[in-house]
Amino acid sequence: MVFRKLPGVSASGMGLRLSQKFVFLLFLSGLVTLCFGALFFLPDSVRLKRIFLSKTETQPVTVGSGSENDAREHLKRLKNQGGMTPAKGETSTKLKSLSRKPPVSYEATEERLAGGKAQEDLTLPRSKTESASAKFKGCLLKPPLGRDNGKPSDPKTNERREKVKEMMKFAWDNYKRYAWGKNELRPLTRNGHIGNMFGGLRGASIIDSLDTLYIMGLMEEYNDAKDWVQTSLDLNSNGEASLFEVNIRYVGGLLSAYYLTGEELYKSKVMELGEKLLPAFNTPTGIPRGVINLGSGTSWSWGWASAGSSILAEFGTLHLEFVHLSELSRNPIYTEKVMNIRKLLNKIEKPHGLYPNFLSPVSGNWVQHHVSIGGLGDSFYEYLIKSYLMSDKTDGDAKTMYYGALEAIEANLVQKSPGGLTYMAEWRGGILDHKMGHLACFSGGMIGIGADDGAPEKRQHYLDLAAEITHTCHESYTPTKLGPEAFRFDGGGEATATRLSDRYYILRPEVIESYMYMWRLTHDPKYREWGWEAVEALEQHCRVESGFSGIRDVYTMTASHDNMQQSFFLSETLKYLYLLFSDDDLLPLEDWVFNTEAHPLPIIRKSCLQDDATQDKTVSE
Ligand code: DMJ
Repeated sequence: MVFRKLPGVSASGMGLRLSQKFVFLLFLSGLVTLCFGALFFLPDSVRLKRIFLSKTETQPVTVGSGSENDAREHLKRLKNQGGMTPAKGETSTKLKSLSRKPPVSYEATEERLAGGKAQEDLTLPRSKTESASAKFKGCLLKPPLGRDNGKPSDPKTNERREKVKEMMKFAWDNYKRYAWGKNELRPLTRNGHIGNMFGGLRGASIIDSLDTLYIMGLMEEYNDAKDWVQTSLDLNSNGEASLFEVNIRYVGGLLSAYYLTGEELYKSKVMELGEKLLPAFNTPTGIPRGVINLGSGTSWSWGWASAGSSILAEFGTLHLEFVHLSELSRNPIYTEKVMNIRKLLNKIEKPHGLYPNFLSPVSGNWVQHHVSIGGLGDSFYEYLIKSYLMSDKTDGDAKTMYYGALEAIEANLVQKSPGGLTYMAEWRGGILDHKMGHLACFSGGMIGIGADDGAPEKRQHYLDLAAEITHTCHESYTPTKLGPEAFRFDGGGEATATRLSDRYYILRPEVIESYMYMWRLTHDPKYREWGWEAVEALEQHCRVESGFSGIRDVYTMTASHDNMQQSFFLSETLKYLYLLFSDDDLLPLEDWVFNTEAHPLPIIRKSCLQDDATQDKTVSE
């Protein structure tokens, strides 16, 4: 080292001062190291600690929660049941212990939260954006994308997963090329479709695809989608929107994009949109009407809904998203709105314990006694059990209402066909219509995810019922290996569409959705095989030169296409297929519930959020 001589200072004197300085610097750096080290011993609530040590990097993943204990109890129960004869032959099934295995205790480093080493391959480093939603990440038991983005170790399954990813890219690329910014792609005429469900909002396929692109690691495409949201998603539209559709696709899509990526952009957009939906609740009962003008806030009922009624599956499918809107905004209004719906439904008298599909938003009474687990009723039941699960199993009313409804459904609607197929009939004032819609096929998955929290003596029964319904829905997928919009069990038919008008398939997800849940719950390989059958059928009958299209008749091998690539195909059908061929640690069910459009929302762990709120308070002091 060379020292330059300072004027008026002798060489030896300068050397002495320098060595004194050196000792002083050494002492100082030791002191700083000691102070920083001491931060680790301070309690979590101390402000300095939070400034210097980021929570995501150091907080151990929560263990020992309710779900873990439940899982242990469940495993014990399964062990005790060893050798028990399945109640119902072929479709009887047992929960696979892997489905709810206790979470592993490890440090959730940011790299792990972002899905582990596979993220290195991606254009956008996911860890960068994820730290922003650290609040919820800290509440998760496991990293959202798993250790290796859910990549299965079995090469055949991985090949299948890659195929689904290719389908997503194909669907997306064509939407981008021919319909960018419109709501959906018309793949035959190669143009965009706007429709009248979203009140002038655009880009439904973009919002519905954000999370699918992200979990598949299609980052270039994801970035295009994000840029569009930033520059072109205009929420100041003035048209007539379906409250339900805007909620499940736009609110759900933006919420899950926010929770997965931590991009504040999604949060501010969803808050702005959430506010625009509130006027729909301004009715004498607080039950919202089905249609709302997003600009003026005026709302009204669908013209086709009898006597100005609101639809059960519409006003009953807001709970998950609205609770999250309150969580994010810290404004209880959204939760209050949906709790009011819940209370009314809980209190009102129900024929045979069933929930009819039409209710007057003025009087709060049922308008017609039509009950269905398919269209008009479906996702109301789904949101009861999912509200319970999303509340970290604290929402007791949701639980009681769900199992009560299921009991009534079993007593009044569940039927066995002469050929031994279990199905859910529809109910019209006490008379059964032996018909099941494709939409009702989601119920296999729903009953499956709720099995574990039912009465102990009912749990295996619920799992068997879930498997039987899923089996019936698979039976309806023939001969093209795609299923009709509705199938019947009368006139000698067994899971067959007897009317020409019921034979179409519009790329719906419900049957595949049930395969995915049943796979996660049982690991019975047949569900992956059935999923693969559907992939091959989609390729053969629905893939056209410029995208995927629905077909008009599932019983004809030469397809007649309907020229629509529905946004739920990208959001749900392809996502559920991808999850079916992924390891269970990609969006693990211990941490996430999927809204009815397959947008994942995190389970709200109250204890964890309370910690967070305390910390926020300390910061602002
Ligand atoms: C989706 O938009 C949702 O799953 C909804 O709950 C029912 N219909 C479609 C898909 O079929």
